[in-house]
Amino acid sequence: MIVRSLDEARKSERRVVSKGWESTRLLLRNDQMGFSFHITTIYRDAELHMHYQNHLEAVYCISGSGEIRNEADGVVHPIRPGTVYALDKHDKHVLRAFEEMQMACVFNPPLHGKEVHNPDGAYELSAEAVTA
Ligand code: 9YT
Repeated sequence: MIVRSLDEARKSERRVVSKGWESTRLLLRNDQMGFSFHITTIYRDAELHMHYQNHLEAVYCISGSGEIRNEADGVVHPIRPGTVYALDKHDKHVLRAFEEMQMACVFNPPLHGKEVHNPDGAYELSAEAVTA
């Protein structure tokens, strides 16, 4: 069994900070669960262009508000607490935060730990692993 606390993980290298967001990655590839699980903060006024070509991602909004635009059809969906979106087609999208948002995110295949977006808004399949 694996038991971890968000407070402790935030003090470790599990916390990754990038432009417009930070994410604490509670479960990673090394945990051999078949997915990774993260608590992500999207900062107020962030506009993130993402395209996870190598991963499937599901995101649940815990708090805050924003919107997601599906680049395939231009449809904009509001994001509020209780909303989940799943990028089941590796959907290219833009995420905007009107206020700070707390999100719970799952990635398949699982992240190694240190991933940040490449210029295409994707994570590479190989990255430095977090071991602690
Ligand atoms: C919602 C989203 O994809 N934000 C970017 C960070 C990502 N959730 C991560 O690496 O944890």
